[in-house]
Amino acid sequence: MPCTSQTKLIALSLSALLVACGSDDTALSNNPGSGTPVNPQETAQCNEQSWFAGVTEICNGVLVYRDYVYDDYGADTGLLSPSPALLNLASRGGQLGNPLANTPGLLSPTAGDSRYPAGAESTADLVELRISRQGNTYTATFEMNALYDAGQTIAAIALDSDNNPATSTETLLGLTVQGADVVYEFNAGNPDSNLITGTFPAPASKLFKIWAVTAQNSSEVMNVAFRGTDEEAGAEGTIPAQVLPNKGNWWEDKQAAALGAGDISPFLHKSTAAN
Ligand SMILES: [Ca+2]
Ligand SMILES: [Ca+2]
Ligand SMILES: [Ca+2]
Repeated sequence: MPCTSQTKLIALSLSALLVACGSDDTALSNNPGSGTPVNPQETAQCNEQSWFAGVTEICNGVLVYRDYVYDDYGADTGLLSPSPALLNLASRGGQLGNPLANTPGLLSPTAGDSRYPAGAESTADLVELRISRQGNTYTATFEMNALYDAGQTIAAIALDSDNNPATSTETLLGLTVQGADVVYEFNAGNPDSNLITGTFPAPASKLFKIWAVTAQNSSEVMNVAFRGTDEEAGAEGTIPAQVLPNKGNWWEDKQAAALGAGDISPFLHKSTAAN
């Protein structure tokens, strides 16, 4: 049965969309059309107002990673939570109803157990990370949920710059990143735009791995990038899941476990640089 006109139109539109989004272009590069540097905020193909959290894509040569939002609760500390220094189970009563609680609400527990000082809430909640290339320099632009003061958040990147797990000398703000051999930290934030921007030299290897985290200015990591689309929120309103200390409702169970173990090696992006 031949296609109808409407079906053809939809098919053509989808093809055009795939071309426009550069779905076949998987390399970090200068503007593929002109060879000129790309402003990471001008990659119109990737300026969606909604997205599927955890997705990484390449748009016009720019790596665009979109994170989960309000998932910035740091490490799971197990049954014993130092803040407050009580059984974690007792701390899950909800801030409004229980003065000892450190969870957002009775029915909205978090897996991670870290919180911000007053006035810094959500300032290490990564929303989006863009990495663009200008010649042999890369620019990393972290968009934060909130930023009130220029220096209150640390955004950091680790690279396995030779794509070799055996050459590894670096930790990322104290966290294990297997194979990473160079780390860059940025804290020059712009409270007007909520952006933290920094640059780093292109790795020697065309193929390299990237990790990225955002932390309070105490260096405590609250949010980890490149967690993919299969993050978990295991507190599902049933017992015992709703009261287990390592499960929450905020899509950060895996992040909290990794930060609790001090090893975020699995949360990486394998990147290819164009010539
Ligand atoms: Ca916990
Ligand atoms: Ca986030
Ligand atoms: Ca290495």
